[in-house]
Amino acid sequence: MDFEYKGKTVEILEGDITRIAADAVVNAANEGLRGGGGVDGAIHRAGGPAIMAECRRIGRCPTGQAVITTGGDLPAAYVIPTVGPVWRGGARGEEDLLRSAYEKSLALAVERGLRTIAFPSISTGVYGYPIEQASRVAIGAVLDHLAGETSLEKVIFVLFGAADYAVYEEAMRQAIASRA
Ligand code: AR6
Repeated sequence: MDFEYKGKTVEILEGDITRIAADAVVNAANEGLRGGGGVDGAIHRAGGPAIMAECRRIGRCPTGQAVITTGGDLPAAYVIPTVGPVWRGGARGEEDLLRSAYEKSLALAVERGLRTIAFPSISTGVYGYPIEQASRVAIGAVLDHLAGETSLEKVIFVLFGAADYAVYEEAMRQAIASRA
């Protein structure tokens, strides 16, 4: 479903992020950029070895930061690996780190003048961040970004499964209503 905000579009979509033809797709990576399961595994499988080759050259990405690589064989031109926090109960700076992961990813996209970017639900898989809370952080960071000066015209949240999709759609409705 598409939502309009400040003249830009936020799309909430159920699907596989490796199939999205945005200018950049964000990867939920680990600090060692070593690849892994979940969306990280899917992106490296679909995108081919060029992405991992660049990750090796870059080396590391601290939690809350982001880097940028080729999109390899993906329909997206770039991959933006970012590292969300591991959930440890919520009092260890998780919210600030998750917000930072979104902000740094958006900033890298703007540095390249990109117009469209797609995010998975960072940290809500293996890293255990409760999705209701994570969805509010993710959407808040994106809407705050879109309210400022940006090259981005469209941000897509790609959710894996109907339950996750419903959580993000509801969080998006509430965020738009509370900002109206
Ligand atoms: N497209 C979109 N979303 C997906 C896809 C896909 N193809 N596959 C899974 N998801 P996770 P994290 C969803 O575990 O919690 C990796 O091993 C998934 O359902 O991928 O940030 C890394 O290497 C979930 O909602 O990322 C790190 O070590 C969301 O993506 C660690 O996991 C994120 O789940 C990062 O953990």
